[in-house]
Amino acid sequence: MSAYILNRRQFLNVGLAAASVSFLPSFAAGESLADERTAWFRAAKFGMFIHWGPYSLASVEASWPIMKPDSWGISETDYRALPKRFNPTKWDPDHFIDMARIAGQKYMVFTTKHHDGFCMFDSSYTDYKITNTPYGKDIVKQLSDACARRDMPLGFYYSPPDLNHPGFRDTSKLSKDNWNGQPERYLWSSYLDYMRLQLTELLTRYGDVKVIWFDGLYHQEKYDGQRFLDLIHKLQRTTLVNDRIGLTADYVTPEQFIPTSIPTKDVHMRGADSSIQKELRTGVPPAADFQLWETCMTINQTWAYNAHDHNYKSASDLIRGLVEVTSRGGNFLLNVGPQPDGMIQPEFQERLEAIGKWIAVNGESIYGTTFGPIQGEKNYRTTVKGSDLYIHVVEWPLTPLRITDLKSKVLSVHLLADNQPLPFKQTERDLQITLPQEAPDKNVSVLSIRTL
Ligand code: H79
Repeated sequence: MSAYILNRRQFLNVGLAAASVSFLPSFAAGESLADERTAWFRAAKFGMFIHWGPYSLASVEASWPIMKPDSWGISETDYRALPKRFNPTKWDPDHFIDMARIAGQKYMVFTTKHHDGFCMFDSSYTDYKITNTPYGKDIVKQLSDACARRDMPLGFYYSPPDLNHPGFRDTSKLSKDNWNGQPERYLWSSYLDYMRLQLTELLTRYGDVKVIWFDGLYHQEKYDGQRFLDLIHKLQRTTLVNDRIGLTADYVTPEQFIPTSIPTKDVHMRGADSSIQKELRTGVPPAADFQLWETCMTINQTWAYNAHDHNYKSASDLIRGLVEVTSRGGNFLLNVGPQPDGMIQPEFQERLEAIGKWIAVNGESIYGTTFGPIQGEKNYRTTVKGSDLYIHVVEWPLTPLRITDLKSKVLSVHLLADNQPLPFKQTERDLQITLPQEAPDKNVSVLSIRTL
């Protein structure tokens, strides 16, 4: 569990980076990254991750109780028996779409199959699936229909590790002994075929799939990822793919932490341990070096529903997280683990509502923006959209806010909180903005700066 303590500290990194202002790209820097396939994703910024399966019945983490059994108090046999009781009678995909809309989340990623191998869709190639539970209906189908009806972009989390498939591992052993898979056995190719068939189901039966979110854990080369990337693109040309099947593909996925500076293409953040290989560069990289990325994070400390985990991040932490991520050009994929009855627990709902309230006022500084031209400042973060620069003030200063090295001519400054223009003075050296004494927003107050 110590990984989480470290990650939480990294998460709260507001203001720790050394002040550094490197060269200023033109405000249109983001535009040169333009790529039709990723445009919606880059604009969306904020998504809802959903980790759901029969594991939610036991208030344990998804899949890990059978991989690392010591700390969860459930045996593999009992874990395996959970589907027999899975019957989420209150499940309503519209409730999730409503909550995502309230929070300001612009896309969803849903666990179609986690490492345990249980399928939340009606796959023709296994019996270990949602249609063989008391609930009996295809939850992925219900969700994808609702998302299509309501224009909510939907992506599928699909775990390459599959502890239930006899081609993946010798299933006569306990999962804890071979959960990394056994690619050395002749049966391995039957597992890759199973993946091919299931990905084909997911990409042909459920409408538009905006993302395939692989979660390949360790030794990802064993999946022969290029084969699946080709398959996905053959079936749906525009589907984005993350970086956890041994290839960077479209974007990298720091898990449970926010990189402290802007990710570039020479730095890898793939893999289950979310390690950053190589130091991140500080400052602002040339647009062509920018690496598209998405931080995924839990609201408490478990991906799955866990009634015992009360270690919730505050709404303010989460808003600041969204600001941190956006200021470095990334997306924030915030997780909910639905209850076994299919509802989102009230503690999560409250936080999603609070984020949504902040976004209702400040959303224009988030959506459609890219990393700002000033990085590493203590008091504020920046994002940019066309000729508009946004200053997210995380520590409200007592003196006028001083911004140095801003090369564009400032036309106006106003607070998004009240749309009132603020007095400012621009010289060759700096821009000084006179702020009200009190921060208008206790979370993060945002200034919009219109430039020539
Ligand atoms: O699906 C979620 C996790 O199950 C999966 N990726 C996200 C999106 C994941 N794969 N690897 N890891 C997370 C990192 C491994 C963390 C661990 Fe642990 C530390 C495994 C065992 C100790 C977290 C804490 C899981 C169990 C306890």
